[in-house]
Amino acid sequence: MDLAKYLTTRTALVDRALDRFLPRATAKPTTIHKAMRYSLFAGGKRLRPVLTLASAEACGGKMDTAIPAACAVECIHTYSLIHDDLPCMDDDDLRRGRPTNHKVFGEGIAVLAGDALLTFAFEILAKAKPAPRYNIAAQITELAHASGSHWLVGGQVADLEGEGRKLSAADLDYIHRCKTAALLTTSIRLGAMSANVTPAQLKAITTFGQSVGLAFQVIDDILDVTQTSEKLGKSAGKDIASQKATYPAIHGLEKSRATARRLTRAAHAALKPFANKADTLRALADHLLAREY
Ligand code: GRG
Repeated sequence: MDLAKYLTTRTALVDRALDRFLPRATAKPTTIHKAMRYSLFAGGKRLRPVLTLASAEACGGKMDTAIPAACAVECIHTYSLIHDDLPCMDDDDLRRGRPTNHKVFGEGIAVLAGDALLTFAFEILAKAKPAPRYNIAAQITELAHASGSHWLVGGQVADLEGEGRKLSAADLDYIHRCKTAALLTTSIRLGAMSANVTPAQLKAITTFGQSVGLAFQVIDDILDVTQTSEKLGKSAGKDIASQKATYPAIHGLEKSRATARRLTRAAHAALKPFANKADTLRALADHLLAREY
């Protein structure tokens, strides 16, 4: 399959839908809508929404039915990046190759732009078509749980509390699973739920998501050490500078690369029940493993 073409068409689909869903930049109060759009349309890779769409396709679903969930996960992801970049969190100046939201709009508006994207995600998902096995309440609960104190927010708490402390490999795994793998897994699960998958298929695709999600963060840790800020569009080398616990710091580069390959193999194995319908998901898992930014 032509993955580059797939990524281009699906990203364009997501971009158009996000543009339709989001309030216009001219809607009052304009500052907040400009700030939301600034980060949402800053050139993110759209991996989570593309995974939602590919998962829906693997499960025999339709693009139109999966697109609200795809847009909702991208709004949550973008909110988390805006808040993570704030001075009270990671204090970063560069994101998606541009000055961070608070650098352009100020801290107050950046907090509110994140808040507004977080709440907007649920407004978008509430407009999705219910599936016979998964009504809208079930889909909203799925997204709320992954974004809340058990997972995304919980991972950020563990990360903040881990600053300046020596973390074990198990602590780091916990942070990565919460901060990164959970939202990626939910992106994939929501695509499958929109396609009305059976519980057994949902279990299999969840295993795929957990493996690919952790592999994604291991690669992210590796790229922070091996790539430049220009290539990544965010500040590279920050993890070492802040003596942050990362996969390469704890396990070394080669062992980290081997772990990412092992997790990707596990992701492939989980897709067995979907046969060739999951070829795009397989190609995406390989693409995430080989990515350079
Ligand atoms: C503030 C609640 C809250 C959570 C923040 C997302 C996050 C948790 C922190 C950001 C920093 C970080 C290491 C996140 C892990 C996930 C990750 C690698 C995000 C970057 O995802 P990409 O590469 O980004 O898909 P783009 O910009 O391409 O969408």
